[in-house]
Amino acid sequence: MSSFVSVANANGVAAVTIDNPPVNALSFHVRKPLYEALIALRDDPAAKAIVIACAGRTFVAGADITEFGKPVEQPELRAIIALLETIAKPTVAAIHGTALGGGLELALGCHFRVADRGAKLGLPEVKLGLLPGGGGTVRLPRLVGAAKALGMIVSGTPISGGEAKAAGLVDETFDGDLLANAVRFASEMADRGGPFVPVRDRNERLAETVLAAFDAQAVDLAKKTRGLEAPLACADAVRNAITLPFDEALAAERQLFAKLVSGDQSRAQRHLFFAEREAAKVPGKDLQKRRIERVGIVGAGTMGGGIAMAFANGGFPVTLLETSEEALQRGLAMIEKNYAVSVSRGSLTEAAKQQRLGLFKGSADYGDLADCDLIIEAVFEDMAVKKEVFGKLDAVAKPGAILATNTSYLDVDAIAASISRPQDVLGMHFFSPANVMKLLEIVRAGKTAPDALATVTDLARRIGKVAVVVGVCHGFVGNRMLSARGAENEALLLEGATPAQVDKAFSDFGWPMGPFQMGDLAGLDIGWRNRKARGQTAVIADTLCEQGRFGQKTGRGWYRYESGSREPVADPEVDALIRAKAAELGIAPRAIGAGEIIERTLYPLVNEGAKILEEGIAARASDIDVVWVNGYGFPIGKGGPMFWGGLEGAARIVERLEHWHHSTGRAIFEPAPVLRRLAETGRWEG
Ligand code: T1G
Repeated sequence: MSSFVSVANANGVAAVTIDNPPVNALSFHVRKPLYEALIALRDDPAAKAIVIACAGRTFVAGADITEFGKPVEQPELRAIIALLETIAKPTVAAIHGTALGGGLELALGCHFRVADRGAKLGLPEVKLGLLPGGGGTVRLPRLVGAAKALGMIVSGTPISGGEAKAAGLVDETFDGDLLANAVRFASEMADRGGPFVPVRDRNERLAETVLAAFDAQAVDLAKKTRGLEAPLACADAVRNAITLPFDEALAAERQLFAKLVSGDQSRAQRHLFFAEREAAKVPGKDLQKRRIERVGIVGAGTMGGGIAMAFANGGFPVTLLETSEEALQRGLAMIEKNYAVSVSRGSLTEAAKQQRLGLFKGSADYGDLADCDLIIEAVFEDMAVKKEVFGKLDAVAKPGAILATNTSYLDVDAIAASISRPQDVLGMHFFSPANVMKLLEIVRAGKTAPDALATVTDLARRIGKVAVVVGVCHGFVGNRMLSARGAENEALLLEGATPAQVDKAFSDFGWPMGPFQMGDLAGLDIGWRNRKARGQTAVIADTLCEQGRFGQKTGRGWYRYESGSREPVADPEVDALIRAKAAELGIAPRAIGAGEIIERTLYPLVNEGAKILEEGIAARASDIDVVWVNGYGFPIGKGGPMFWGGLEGAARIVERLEHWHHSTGRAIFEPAPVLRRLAETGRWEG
């Protein structure tokens, strides 16, 4: 018997336990002994029933994702499930923790499923650019109905053990000793006698399906997939379960899976799955973490309030500091309003809202921050103001408290150098709205203590953030690259493209929206203020702002917005302004295609990422991908700028950058040496 699969006999019930830390993935070294054990137990008259359980913190969390892209070693999961369905004696899956993907499919091969009430059961393959490839698209609808199955599989969102029981996916839920309860349940099923019908032969729930309603649901779900193949394949596979005999639907699932698993989109999404986990592996990650119990936030504006909510949502008591009682009350009122909106949308209960509001303590006195273990300033983006705040924090904060700045651009080293404890200083760059956006750039300053960095990185997970450690430079990783991506925007307009054409090239690429729509959403006055502070100009955007065209909030920006609508409408006045500015500059308009737009925006994006990598501002190319997918909406099906750059090919990117550098003379197109090296050698490093 293998160390990954063991069998114990409990009063005639065979308990098979899988033990493959950390998540009991169905690796080959699990599948082989599991298959052999099931064959032996199928033929063993002493075993009147079989329970499949897992050791450790969770039931099987899926196939082993690291095996994808390699030759499949038999027995594959489908063979194990097919074997299970030939066993006449009752088979029971005992689910704790998470039963995900192939784990749930293994459980669907059993006659029965029992679970901890708080377990999670789901088929998240779509998040990897896949579909359930172990029969999940054909078996799940047979237990929960086609509509529920479609929603679960296309969203990839798991449900709880309690919900699974109500839906018919789980036969019994337990609190307490799951294995003992599962063995007893199996024994009772055996004593009650068969026949025990495998899921594949249970069609009653399928018969309820109204195909037209199912198709309407699938069409509605398809609207949100924005160029991703897997969600559409998931819907096709579930539809096959309704319209085709079981074995034909199963074969069709296998074909759809084979196509997806070898495609770029799934490779991109699997890359991101591991990239997010790699990003959390910061130097010193195993050091003793500092104890964080109470968090202080300085500034109760949009960012400070959002950050405070992020911590309260994670269960942390928060002290919110403002300069005056009036400003504080304004901030607390905004937080209360945000929670009220969540309650009205049904995404938060009233009780949870009250519980979270109970975690806030407001103050206008810095002394009230003395008991905080982490203090984050989210005040005006001005170095003098930030240094003043840090000076006050230095005077009141307890020894060992971590002092963080939420600055988007400013030099964290300079802030750290302004106080007596630079080892406790780092950046925590949240993205607005901070209680919603997942990305958190953790800025490692030159003197930041490793344990402080490890503490905040670990804390990020606890508040549901995806953390990436970045170095100090203007704009760190995300905003620095955003500047590179947008450097050519006005030149494209002056040379003949319209805002709508540029935005369409972006949305066709898979972005949620293009740069001009995004500017109107965020407010053009923000960029205008930043440019003025840095002595920069933008001929068209500055004129729009001088005309009070700040975007959606003023009803006009790059586009026009009919009263109350957020739908952008092309504005002839803007087109005329662009043409007039071009004429002043002696630029004759020409047709500009989507390919050129992508080359002059996304290739500089990749190039700047290469420079960031070369300067050590990011530790890995995949960290840059994590930043852009979680903070800027880079399409997940393209894996992030650096993964996509690899798909485009470094040689092609260098060649096109050189073309644009030659024709425009602008430095943004100067290929980074590391990108040239990648083009020549295929490797990032020297
Ligand atoms: N395969 C390989 N490694 C995995 C893995 C998996 N399925 N899931 C997690 N890991 C690694 C992960 O990389 C990390 O490694 C460690 O385990 C802890 O993970 C045929 C085709 C289960 C909710 O998509 O959602 O089945 O960084 O940090 O936060 O139809 O892991 O420590 O070296 O995420 O407690 C479907 C993916 C697969 C579930 C636990 N299943 N995993 O979260 O820990 S495809 C999934 C998760 C499939 C079938 C199809 C989470 C978790 P390292 P972690 P966690």
